[in-house]
Amino acid sequence: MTEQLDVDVVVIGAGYVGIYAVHRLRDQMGLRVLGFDSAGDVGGTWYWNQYPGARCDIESVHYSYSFSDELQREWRWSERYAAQPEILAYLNFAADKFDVRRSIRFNTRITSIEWDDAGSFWRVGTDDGRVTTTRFVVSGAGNVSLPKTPEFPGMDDFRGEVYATHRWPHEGVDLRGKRVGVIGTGASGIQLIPVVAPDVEHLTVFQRTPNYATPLRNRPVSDDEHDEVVANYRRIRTEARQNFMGITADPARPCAKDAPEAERREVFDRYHERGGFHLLISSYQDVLFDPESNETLAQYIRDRIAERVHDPEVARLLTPTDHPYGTKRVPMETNYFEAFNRDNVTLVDVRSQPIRRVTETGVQVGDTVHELDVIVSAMGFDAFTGALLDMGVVGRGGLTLREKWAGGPQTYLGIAAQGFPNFFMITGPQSAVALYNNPSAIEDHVEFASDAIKYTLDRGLDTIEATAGAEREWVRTIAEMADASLFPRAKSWYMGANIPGKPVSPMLYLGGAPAYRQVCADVVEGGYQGFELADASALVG
Ligand code: N01
Repeated sequence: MTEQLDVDVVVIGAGYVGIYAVHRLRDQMGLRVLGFDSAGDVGGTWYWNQYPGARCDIESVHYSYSFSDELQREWRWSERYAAQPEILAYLNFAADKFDVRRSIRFNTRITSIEWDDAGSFWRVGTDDGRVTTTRFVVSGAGNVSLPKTPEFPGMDDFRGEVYATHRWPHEGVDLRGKRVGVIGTGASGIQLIPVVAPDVEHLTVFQRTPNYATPLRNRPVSDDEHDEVVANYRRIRTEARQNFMGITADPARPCAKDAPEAERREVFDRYHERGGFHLLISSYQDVLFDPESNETLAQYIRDRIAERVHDPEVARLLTPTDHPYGTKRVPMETNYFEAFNRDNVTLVDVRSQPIRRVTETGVQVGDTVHELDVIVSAMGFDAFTGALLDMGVVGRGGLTLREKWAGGPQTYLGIAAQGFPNFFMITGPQSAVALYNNPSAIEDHVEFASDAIKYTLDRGLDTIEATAGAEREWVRTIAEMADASLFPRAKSWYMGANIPGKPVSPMLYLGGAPAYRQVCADVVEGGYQGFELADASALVG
């Protein structure tokens, strides 16, 4: 039956997911695999997001694959947190090493994915007019890949240049001597702003919500550090897998609000100094769950911001007060706050007065037009569900994924959805992804999906599908976890709240990486509990 189909598995995307999925399914499992990506080459998010300042904010040693000892030994990271060009070079290196390109069709966008009930296979349509039939689909379409559409009137009137961080021209953009406006101060804007500020004639930053940005503390990796990592990779990976976020970090203390003030200050200072996510994950366990504990850390960060910004009014505008720390994705920064001390940088508060329109010459806020030569949009993404829904997925009985998720995503483990057999969403909505180091989460998911495929095929069966009951239970677990946390208190992409009209609904598994891994291991141990396996004609249990 499978032999009559074009391939066994279609893999969507050629980023961290696609490269590993093609290698594992094709080379390790001997399946016929075809990948698709609308980009011209591998890299996924790191192919597109080539804006100045783009880099990872998980340590490079963790922001990498662990599945190949050889790859780990052969690659040397030059910085503690690698910049986009180095991450893209790494993904190209991995793609070459495992020779994945020959199984991927680039410059090809998926336009439809339709389940054939009678034959139990997927028909994958692409913008080159072709249709590929496949038994399984493994999607690495990306959680922050479909951009939010700018909603300002007059965008087409603007006579200057318009760029977006998520589609930065690969040949670069010369911003020297230009009046540049940046809309958005999430992780992307916060990385870009301090890097371009010294080059431009004037930078106008349009900020709606200030963020709890904390120092990244990037630095070069010495030869000794590199040798030490390579010699100890196995231990490092094991320790990381046991951490809430999938990185090596100190264990957090239980409760911030009950700690003596002097101890709390010492702990916050230590992890603020260490940089990256360590302040969030190594300080106190309850900061994402207890409002008072959260406030101790939130106030600490506000005080650090105030120390760095000269103008008190600008400092006030840059200080977050409307949401708890960590409930919007915490951006990591390098010289971000100092950028606002420059004479050529202006901060415009678009919370008190929203952007009214874009004119021929700039951006209008209230009655003031901020004159610009260049507009840079850093306005974020229709996260988690956007890219999946954009592909036109139609499951059993003609049910579209869009219809199924009209009230928010419903998944089992964040990987599968009832009514959509043999369709695996790698780090999909409601999985443990956004608070779990992405490459590790991706490896877990790709392994879960490929093992499930193998389990199905080894039994001579055709379909594996989440049951309605398991899905209901998972959605309830996700909602309970969200309700017990502070996450619903922010208008963030974690909750789908950043897109007008999108249902607000929790998108994250908040139990941490080890708990999530255990849940998945138990599912496998129980013979794919919560899934139904069937042959093409009848359910067999
Ligand atoms: O997007 P965002 P991002 N008027 O949604 C503003 C990953 N990432 O691209 O907060 C005015 O965080 C919006 O304002 P508000 C990472 O997971 C990682 O920066 O909605 N402003 C916000 O300031 C990250 O979380 C890295 O009030 C408007 C900004 O645009 C995710 O990608 C680097 C607006 C959007 O911020 C997304 O980050 C970069 C409007 N109408 C990205 N609409 C690493 O470090 C939106 N905004 C690895």
